[in-house]
Amino acid sequence: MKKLLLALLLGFVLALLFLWLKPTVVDPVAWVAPVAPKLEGPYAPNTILKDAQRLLLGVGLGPEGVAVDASGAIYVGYEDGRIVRLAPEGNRYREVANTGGRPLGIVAEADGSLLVADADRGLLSIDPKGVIIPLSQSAGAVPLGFTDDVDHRAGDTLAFFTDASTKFPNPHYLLDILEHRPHGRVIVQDLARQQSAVLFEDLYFANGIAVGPDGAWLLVAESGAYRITRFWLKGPKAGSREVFADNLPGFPDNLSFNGRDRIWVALPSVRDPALDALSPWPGVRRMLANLPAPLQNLLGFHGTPHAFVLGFDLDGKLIANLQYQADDAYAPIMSVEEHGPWLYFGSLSQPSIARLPLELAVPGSAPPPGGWRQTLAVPTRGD
Ligand SMILES: [Ca+2]
Ligand SMILES: [Ca+2]
Repeated sequence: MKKLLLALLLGFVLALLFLWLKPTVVDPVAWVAPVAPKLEGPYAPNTILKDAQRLLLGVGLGPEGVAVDASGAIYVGYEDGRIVRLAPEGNRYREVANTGGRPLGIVAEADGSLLVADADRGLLSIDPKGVIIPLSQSAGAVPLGFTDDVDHRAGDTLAFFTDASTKFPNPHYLLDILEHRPHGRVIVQDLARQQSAVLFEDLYFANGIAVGPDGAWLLVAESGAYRITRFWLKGPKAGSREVFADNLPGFPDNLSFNGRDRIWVALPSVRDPALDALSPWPGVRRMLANLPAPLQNLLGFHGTPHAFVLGFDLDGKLIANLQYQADDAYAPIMSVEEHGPWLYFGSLSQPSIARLPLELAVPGSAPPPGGWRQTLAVPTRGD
């Protein structure tokens, strides 16, 4: 018995030594994570997202980004590179293109084309016939590392997109989070001249992006810093940045602006107390970075699935707290888009998208058309 214990102890010490000495490109820095807000008060648990209705079920895996065009057709990108269009009635779908990469953020343009932030292939345009036109693969002489989300106001020549990390490509977001150095950038794309330029850098995993009213500012979710940062593009504050929402109760992913008065933020995962506690201990985080991927993933999403979405007004005041934690929750939610009487949701791992009547999230909103519950989750293939 004593020998067994000694052997176990020796094995443990050797494993630690191995994790400590093994070379790695991950170079964590010490910081102090703010004390996470408790899930109470403004963030109190609720079951509003229990009513999320599945759509586009069984067509593909991981529809992270969701875009809705003026007609109500929905576009998603899957982990196998396909982009799929769901007809406005929700009963038919067709494949638009396959990027050969990992499409994440999508914008449905007024002319029927799509703008796609593809983690592996950079910024792409897809014309109405499905032809893929690469728009950007580098900015400021640095290759795009992890193109994550894109936004574009109809009529503008400029589109804006995020390069989440110039150091850690998809799917190694966790390594970027463990390192906690600001490798994220906001890139501006001149669609007329086909030029890319770095607009802002030094961001902690630059994830979702949303352009605000009149293009006066844009918001970026810095997942690694649990915050949303506002970047001014026009007016007296142009070129400056400020905190829009800080010390969030989870990792913010995609952001969207509803075109009038609201910002929606998806939180795929709540804060991890262990990760926060390790913020001043870069050496330990470096050892974690050396763990095999399956063990590392224990640090990521775990526990009972937790659907979590927040809504803010344009001053950063919390106006909606939507949650549902249960085995049948549509979670993790990576993106939220408001369109008409709906909120649409996307996820990195679900086999469907989901939607919720807006009136359940924002009381007093217009209700959806009657009979919506009868829409089939599984659509048929065809135009
Ligand atoms: Ca994202
Ligand atoms: Ca967005």
